Amino acid sequence: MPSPAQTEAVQPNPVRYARQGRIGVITVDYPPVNAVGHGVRSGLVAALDAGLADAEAEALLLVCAGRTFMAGADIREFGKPSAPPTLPQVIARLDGSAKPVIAAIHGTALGGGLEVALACHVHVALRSARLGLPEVKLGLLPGAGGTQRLPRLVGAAKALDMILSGEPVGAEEALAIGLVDAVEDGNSPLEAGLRAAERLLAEGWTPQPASARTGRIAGTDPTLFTAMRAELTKRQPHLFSPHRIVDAVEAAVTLPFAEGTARERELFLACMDSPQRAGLIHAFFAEREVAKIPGLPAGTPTRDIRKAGVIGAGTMGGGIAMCFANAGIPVVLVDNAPDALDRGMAAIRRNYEATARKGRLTAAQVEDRMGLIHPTLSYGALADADLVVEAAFESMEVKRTIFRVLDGTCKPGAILATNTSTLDVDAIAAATGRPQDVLGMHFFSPANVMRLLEVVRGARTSHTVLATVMALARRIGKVGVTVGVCYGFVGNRILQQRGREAMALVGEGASPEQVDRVLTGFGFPLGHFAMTDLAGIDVGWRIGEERRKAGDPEAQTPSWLDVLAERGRYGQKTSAGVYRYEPGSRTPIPDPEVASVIGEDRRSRGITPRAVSDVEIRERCLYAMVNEAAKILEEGIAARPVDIDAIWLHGYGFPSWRGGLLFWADREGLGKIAAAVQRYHRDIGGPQWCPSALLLQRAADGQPIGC
Ligand code: T1G
Repeated sequence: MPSPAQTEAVQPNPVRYARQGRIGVITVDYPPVNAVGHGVRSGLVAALDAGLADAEAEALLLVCAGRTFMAGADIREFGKPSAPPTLPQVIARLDGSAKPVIAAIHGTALGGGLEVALACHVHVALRSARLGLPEVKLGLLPGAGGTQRLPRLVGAAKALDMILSGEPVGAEEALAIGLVDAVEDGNSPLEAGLRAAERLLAEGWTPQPASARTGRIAGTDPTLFTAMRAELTKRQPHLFSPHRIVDAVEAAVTLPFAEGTARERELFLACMDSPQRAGLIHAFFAEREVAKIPGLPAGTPTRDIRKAGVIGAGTMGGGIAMCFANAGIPVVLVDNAPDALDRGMAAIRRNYEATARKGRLTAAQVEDRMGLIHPTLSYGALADADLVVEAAFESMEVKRTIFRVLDGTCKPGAILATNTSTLDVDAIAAATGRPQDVLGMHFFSPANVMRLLEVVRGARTSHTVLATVMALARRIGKVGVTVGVCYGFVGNRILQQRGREAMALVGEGASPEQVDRVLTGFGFPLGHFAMTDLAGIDVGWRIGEERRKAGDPEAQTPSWLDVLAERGRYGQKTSAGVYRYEPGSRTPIPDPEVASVIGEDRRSRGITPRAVSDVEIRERCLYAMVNEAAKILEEGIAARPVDIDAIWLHGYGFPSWRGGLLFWADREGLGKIAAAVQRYHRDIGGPQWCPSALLLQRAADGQPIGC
């Protein structure tokens, strides 16, 4: 990624000034999102000075070129010295302008971009615009007056809600809450802004900066802040910046503007120094970096995907079909059993209606999306599909049979993808005469919710097919990550190591709830066993049974988890698994029956349970993951560390404020990890503890393994 200095060296001045009639127009033009970097900050000051010096300019209008108003400070500058003028200095100049300044907003005015607008005296938004302060998602808080001006416009409660959620509001809502003064139709911020400026001048309007307004914060109930602190402590115990946000908004209510602004600056710098800011910003860029595939030529042509198909109307198939319908892509859902098809369609409708009940879809949108999904028993309906995803039973024989049929049914150039989570994509591709059009699209359950999509590149998958599916991933709202072919690809292969250690630790004396408590204490939303209950114990049990029946030498002997499955304890779906669940609740409750099953399992293996420390649990679960990730990099199954980080962030809930598995490993200390891996290899043995050569080398060289 070019540094700001590099990009500025080649960029013309990103801010220009020109007068239209009696309105001085300041235009920011810094693609792709008008990020407020040093060049934009300097340009804004110069343009403002030009407007103030222009005797014929009675008012000033600030607009942006391109697709959006300023979308925030330039994140690429964070962690580097900030060259003056700083954004707060620019903001103060706008706020104190002798001439009224109107901001005309389009696209997404976010973060420092919205703060620039709030420092202007009038805020006009196009009807399609969205406005927000998402800094909390980067481990920060609005550091250029947002925590002080927003409460003065919309009140402290709404300001807290917006800043703590980081979610933008639409123009209509912004008007209703007092964030903007007018909403304009059309798609030209310049025309909307000029209309508003002329209207204000004609009305003899005098500017009142947001900084001078007190009506919306007078009389704020101080218990608002104590209540919010208590909620944050309960809901987001790990995060640093939310509590600082409450402090900053409280300062807006209790201190004069200048002192409140100084307090905001202190709190912003404290967040900027937090390791959570580094982690969250790494996670932000990781999600975007993985879309750029090393070795895939820029401009690789892609195929149009106008119609999709899904084989299998089960949980995964139905969720995948919803992904296409949600993106407006017609999709044929094929199953070979009428009742399975009926169940699948009913489940899809239930999902959409549940979303509608939460107000996130209208009834009409539910019907529109249902109308895009066409259930059928006939493969013939796939003849003109541009892409088909197979989501059938996890059996190589079943999948190869399906791909042979698809190969004979689908048009030339149709892309054939398998949703397998473990099987060899190349072996499946070999069942067709078009291996160059075959690859894996590994969705994560529930497929219509989880953002991760592992795009499994076969040995013969063409560049065009890979580029097409990676572009499709973004179109259906997924974070597509390209991976190579191996058992479990990347995500599940690493998960298998954590699972192996979690099971071993319980076998040696830890309880499932102790293991889970260590993992949720690290920041995972769910512990390993709570996640197993969510996914369903029966899933692994059936795969294991299949392998045992087939006489697979790799098949594990039945574990205490298998014993639970044999008793019908599948997890949340049966209100009992590793934990038990009260009706309608997802809260895991330890169950003495499980403890006795584990005790019996230990006795049958001749194990005398021992006390296991939390430190050992943390090391064995997390370091086994790092060691496996290093091996995955060595083998080229993942091209870069950032791919592995993105997979675990978006597929398994790795805490984003830690940046990602390998980003975190570098901060945990590779030397410490490597020493522990070697120690566990000596004391425990097993392939999972065989140290990765890459890990040992990077640790020995004092080099990072992440990026
Ligand atoms: N700084 C630098 N680059 C940015 C950027 C930013 N703020 N936002 C986006 N980009 C890059 C992105 O990396 C990608 O680059 C390209 O623009 C297109 O982005 C003081 C401190 C605006 C909704 O958090 O939410 O202001 O990959 O692929 O899907 O209080 O980008 O092409 O090389 O995401 O259309 C607060 C973050 C900053 C907004 C557009 N602002 N950006 O989404 O495109 S902190 C944010 C977004 C702050 C102040 C504080 C989205 C978007 P490349 P994209 P998109």
